[in-house]
Amino acid sequence: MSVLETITSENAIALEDKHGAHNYHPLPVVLNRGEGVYVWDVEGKKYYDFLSAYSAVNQGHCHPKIVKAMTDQAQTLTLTSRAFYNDMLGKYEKYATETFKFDKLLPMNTGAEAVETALKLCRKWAYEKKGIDENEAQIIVCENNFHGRTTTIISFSNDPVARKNFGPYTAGFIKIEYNNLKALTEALEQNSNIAGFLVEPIQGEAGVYVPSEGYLREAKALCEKHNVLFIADEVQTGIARTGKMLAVDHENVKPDILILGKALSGGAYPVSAVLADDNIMGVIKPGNHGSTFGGNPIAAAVAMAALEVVKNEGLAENAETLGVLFRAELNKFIEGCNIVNGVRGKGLLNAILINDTEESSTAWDICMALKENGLLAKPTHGNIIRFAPPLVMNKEQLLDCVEIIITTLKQFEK
Ligand code: IF1
Repeated sequence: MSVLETITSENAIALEDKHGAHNYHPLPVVLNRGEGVYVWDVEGKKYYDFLSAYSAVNQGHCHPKIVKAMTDQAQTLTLTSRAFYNDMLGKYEKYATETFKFDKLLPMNTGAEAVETALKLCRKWAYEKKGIDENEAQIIVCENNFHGRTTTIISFSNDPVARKNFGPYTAGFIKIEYNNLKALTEALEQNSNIAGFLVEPIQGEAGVYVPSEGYLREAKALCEKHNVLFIADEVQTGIARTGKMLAVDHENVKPDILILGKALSGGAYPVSAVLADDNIMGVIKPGNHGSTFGGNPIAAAVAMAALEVVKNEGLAENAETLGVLFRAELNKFIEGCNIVNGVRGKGLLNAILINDTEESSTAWDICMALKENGLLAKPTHGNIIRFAPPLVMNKEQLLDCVEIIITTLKQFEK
């Protein structure tokens, strides 16, 4: 079959169903084009994208500057491996470390790989700098975390669907309640082998759960007091999504280790990174860690362009302004309705809580109706719908989307 041949939605879905592993349950829409805040299905229907590939496409679909950087580089040099130098990586590392104010960057490809990298870095630092006995290091994580799909990462997940029958699990993790400083204090005081605290500034998969004001700042201070590394997983919350370049910027927290992915490339290419200062990153020596594709010239060119777009187009400021407007408009509707219990979020990472059980199909049915009405979103946890449009949206488009959402929700009033 030629890639240029047209295909119906039905056929595309049937092909995936027959030949692909069934590790997802997608909304039945088949997309073949994207531009800015819009995507089109193979029948030509246009939608607002309210998922942004789980916040990877913050800069909008097929951003011309990012596509140009990618195609120019693709015609010049794609991959050298790190056995040799390439002329793009250093430029990108300089640009990114200056942007995020860290000494060093370690380039990887996916979010999960970057989380794995951060965990390895944290452990090695603990043995070589903090003086924890070999194999004794513990890393504190939070309940209902989502950090990716590797064997080690699912070892400290508490989602049975993500972890059951994938054991034996990796040891060395202590789980505490999210947004609970007392639990963190106790965990830090009870065990002298703590190397790090891994945390999402807002829990995405948990349903866009925003911690109390001051939580991240206090948690960082507690980590400092106990000589424990504060590791921020900003794979989903980073790159302007929550109204600041990083979600930790809302509390002026500088993590010891910063993990980035997704929108670091604007969704054009898999690019992730771990950033830290020399006293930490210095423990990584040749041969300790790496990746065939990590730091390749296309990734470097794409990531630099993606970060430039965020800065040049003021996407953090736009996310902040539109987020406030979005929640205010939805709240006006929610006050007088019985189908939604609330809206929460920061910047343009938001979710509505559907007034029904986690087991009900209501949120799914609402997403199906939103699709019919020209807006794509996906439920999480059965009764929560995440709303995360590209950050290049304008006010008029956002108000148009609010109208689609409210009109659709009204169809489900009890
Ligand atoms: C899927 C959620 C979003 C992440 C954080 C690391 C990773 C992710 C904070 C791993 C990935 C994804 C992956 C996606 C679903 C998704 C997700 F619903 F699961 F929570 F975004 F909301 N840290 N998040 O959110 O990054 O290896 O995937 O590049 O389909 O599993 P990755």
